[in-house]
Amino acid sequence: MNTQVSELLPLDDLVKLSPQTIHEFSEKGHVLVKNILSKAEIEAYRPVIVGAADKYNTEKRKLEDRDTYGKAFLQIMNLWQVDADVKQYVFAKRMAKIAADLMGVENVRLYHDQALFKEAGGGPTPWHQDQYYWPIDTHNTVTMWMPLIDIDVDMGMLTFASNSYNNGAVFNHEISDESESLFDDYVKEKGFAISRAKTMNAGDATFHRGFTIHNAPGNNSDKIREVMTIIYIADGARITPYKNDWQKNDHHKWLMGKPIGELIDSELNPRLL
Ligand SMILES: O=C(O)CCC(=O)C(=O)O
Repeated sequence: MNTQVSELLPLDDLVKLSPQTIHEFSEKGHVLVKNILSKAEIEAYRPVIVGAADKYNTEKRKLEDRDTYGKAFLQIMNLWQVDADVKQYVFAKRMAKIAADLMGVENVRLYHDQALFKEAGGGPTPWHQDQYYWPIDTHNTVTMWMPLIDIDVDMGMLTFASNSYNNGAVFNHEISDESESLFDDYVKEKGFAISRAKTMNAGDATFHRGFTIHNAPGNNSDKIREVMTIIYIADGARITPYKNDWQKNDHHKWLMGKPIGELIDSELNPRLL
């Protein structure tokens, strides 16, 4: 395990969100928050996260040998468990408090983290809803998506269907070509506005609700789109019976298989504030 943690500055001082930011999130189900990490902080944390993602990445196939989901990104999960420096980033109060303020709650729990690195030439991320995968009894969940380098639309910018979170899980389909096509029709039929930033700087982040419909174009640049994500759940949420096999898998993987109906409070799901 990496033991360099003492050299990294903690990210525990808080930022105050404007009422407009909180309002935008509650209306649209997503919002961009700029400058969460300073340049110096990104310079310190980027090598830590990229190093851990490289070390623990198990995807060795060539892009052309993978399916649509496999082409979309390298996905390396719960790095906080294997790297003490990444843990300091994932457990940071600064990002956790933003998530809590957007959800309007006192405290949040960690669901899991994941590095999502879209390789140069990597394919699009199909339309989907994150919470389709989660056996959780609240809609008050949020994913933070933070680029570790400056990115623009050509590198696979996260893209949202605004106001699309109200109807819970819309389809019984995991992220795939099928979800892309079904959600594409649905988003058009409902007339949701499509929203994506033109550029994001390293250390900016978007936050989206668990049921907000979102996708991302492919990475047409020659650089890896390095993104780190953290999923937060409002404290007090409970585990629900599975609606699909993915939820069964998540129950064991991220909630330590605690009995259905119980509070989400396992060792993998600490309170962060
Ligand atoms: O990074 C991407 O391309 C997709 C990310 C995503 O779907 C998420 O973080 O919920």
